[in-house]
Amino acid sequence: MDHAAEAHRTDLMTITRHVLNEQSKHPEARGDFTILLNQIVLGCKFVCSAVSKAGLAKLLGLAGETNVQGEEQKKLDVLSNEVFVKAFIGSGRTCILVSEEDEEATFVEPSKRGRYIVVFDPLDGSSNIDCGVSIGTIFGIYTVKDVDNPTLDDVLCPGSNMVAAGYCMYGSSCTLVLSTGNGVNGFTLDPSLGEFILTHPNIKIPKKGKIYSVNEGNAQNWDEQTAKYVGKCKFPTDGSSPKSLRYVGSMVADVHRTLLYGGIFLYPGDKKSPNGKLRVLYEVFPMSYLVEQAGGQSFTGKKRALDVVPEKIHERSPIFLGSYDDVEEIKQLYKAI
Ligand code: FBP
Repeated sequence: MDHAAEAHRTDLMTITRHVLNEQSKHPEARGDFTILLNQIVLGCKFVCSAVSKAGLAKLLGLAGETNVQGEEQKKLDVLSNEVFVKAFIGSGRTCILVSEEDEEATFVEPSKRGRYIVVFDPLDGSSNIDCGVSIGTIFGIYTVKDVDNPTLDDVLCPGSNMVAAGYCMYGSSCTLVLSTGNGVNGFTLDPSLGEFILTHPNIKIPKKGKIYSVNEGNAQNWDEQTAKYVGKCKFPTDGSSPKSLRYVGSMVADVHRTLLYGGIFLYPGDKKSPNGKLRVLYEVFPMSYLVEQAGGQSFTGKKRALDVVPEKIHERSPIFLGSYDDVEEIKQLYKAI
């Protein structure tokens, strides 16, 4: 690293400056999205700090509550949810919030309401929190039809209606990946500045990858297509090399690697969980939006993931996402049935 050049690095493309540049392409824009995004960034910085000092600050372990998914909430789950809910309402730019940690959607009171809807998983990868493995925050953003009369119909709609999506990964570095419908960009938190700086401009997922990512512990319950596809990854019959298995068990970390290196991440449905595990609104949709914006595909086993119309806010769906050619292979297997 050329520290001298680094120290004189003065043209800082922060995430706010990047979004302001994007905004300038939309003369009708009033800056509401930038204000909302700044609150998302604030929440991510807070959670990043809390996660990095969790062991010291006694923030590891259980909060003693159970969430709507029937999962025991971690202290950091509860803390992250609180920070984001307050940040979103505090922005004055939101009207409906859907969080993995809250059973019901939050309807913001009229005096503090704005036109954006945020669906989010405040801390994804809970099973990895206490062992310090990468975890993250996932979010998707919609606009409401009538800000004076927001309804659940405004959020129980196709993922393709989203106007933006992203995640923030709390790992060896803190990386925020964002799309506002015009490609995907990655920003790394510079702790010395407290700013997210553009480090991964215009992310394009490789057309085909060498990695598959799935919890093989569920293999006995897989359907024929998933079993056949994973079998082909391990024992290819076309003379190509076997794919490598990589599985962190945090969707943010597994999808981040897939976006950068290519390959496929799958959480299929199976005999035990026909709809898989991952939630449509705040896991499947935002990640599918990013993967498509980066040139990949996202499929449920039946259709394009972003075409799903959820009936409930915590609905689950099988998901196969990643490099275009890899997902195309599994689509052909499901088409053949
Ligand atoms: P939460 O931790 O937010 O509930 O997310 C679910 C999740 O942890 C994903 O991040 C991950 O991809 C998946 O579950 C791992 O599930 P499993 O342990 O069954 O492989």
